[in-house]
Amino acid sequence: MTALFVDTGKVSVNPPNDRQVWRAQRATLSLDDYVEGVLSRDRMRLARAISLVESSNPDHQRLAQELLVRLAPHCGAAHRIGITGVPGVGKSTFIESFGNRLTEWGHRVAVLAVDPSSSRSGGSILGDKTRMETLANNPDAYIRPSPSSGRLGGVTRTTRETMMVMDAAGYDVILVETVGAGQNETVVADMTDFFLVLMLPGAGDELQGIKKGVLELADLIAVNKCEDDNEQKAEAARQHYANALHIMTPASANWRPPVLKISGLAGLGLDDLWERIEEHRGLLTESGELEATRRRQRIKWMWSMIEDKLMDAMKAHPQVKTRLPAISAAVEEGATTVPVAVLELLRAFGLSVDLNG
Ligand SMILES: Nc1nc2c(ncn2[C@@H]2O[C@H](COP(=O)(O)OP(=O)(O)O)[C@@H](O)[C@H]2O)c(=O)[nH]1
Ligand SMILES: [Mg+2]
Repeated sequence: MTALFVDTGKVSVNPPNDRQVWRAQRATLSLDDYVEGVLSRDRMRLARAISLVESSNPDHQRLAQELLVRLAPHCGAAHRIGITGVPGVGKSTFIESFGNRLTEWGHRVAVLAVDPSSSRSGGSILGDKTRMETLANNPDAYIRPSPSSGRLGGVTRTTRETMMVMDAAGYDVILVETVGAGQNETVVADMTDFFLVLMLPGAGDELQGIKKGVLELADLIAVNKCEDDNEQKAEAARQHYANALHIMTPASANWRPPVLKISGLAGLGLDDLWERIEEHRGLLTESGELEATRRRQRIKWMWSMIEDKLMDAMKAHPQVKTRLPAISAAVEEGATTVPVAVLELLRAFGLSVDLNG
């Protein structure tokens, strides 16, 4: 039953009955309805606001952009934490127990998952819903599963906008789960304030398929599944990663990423972990680095959106569509060079460019 409500974003302590859900889903909401719904943390309208933001329908998009303009003044208080690690490291289990702990400490927690390849991992998302059942029923938490499909750019566009909605709704901690699959981590690190990498105990399996580049992104490495009977392996892993980090140049002059031992399942080390996250936030706020990073992230967001929009516009352009088959064929056969083909397509798109620029 809970899973059903998580699925559509309508998590509720007292789930509305089907008829109420149906009626609320059908009712047309005005911009003011959305704004009020989000600001008052009304779950039904909050869920619909996020659906609006995720929608690719042009009318929805227009309304969504107006909504974000209205919400923007209410944003900025949330601390956004990215969480990565190989499948099975225990991300979802950790988020469930950490999220519940944070609400006990008076925080409001929003959770979302970024998985650009969710068709591949449809099964694990189903697993996550049951894994986060108590958090899903926590009135101070809000779980939003990732949009079901889309290319990397599309999914991340909505992720940032979804975080804005959650931020405006007063969720002061936003946890973003991403599958450690190489490229996702950089994308998520670019939209969060703190990047947490979960690792398995047992240093023998080296970096567990986690690339060195990912360790460089880490603000903290937590060796997970460190229950008592795991102590030796856990400590070996902790030392291994501490050494690995030691020989790296830290990304920030104000912060040396610590390595902690935790257990999401047993709830061990979570208070220490949160202390470090708060310490990080304090130091980076004081030094101005947090704000500088957020400024840089907004500019990156702008350029990545420009790329998306330009690509969409170019692919949809009538002249480009007309010329594309012949030019593609010529490129495949080697009858024309790629630079010449690109030039022709850009000109068909209406740009006055030459081969040098
Ligand atoms: N022993 C132990 N097992 C855990 C812990 N956290 C998760 N697990 C188990 O590891 C498996 C994968 O967990 P899950 O949270 O789905 O990992 P995810 O794929 O990273 O989201 C499940 O069987 C969990 O019960 C932990 O702290 N200790
Ligand atoms: Mg998971």
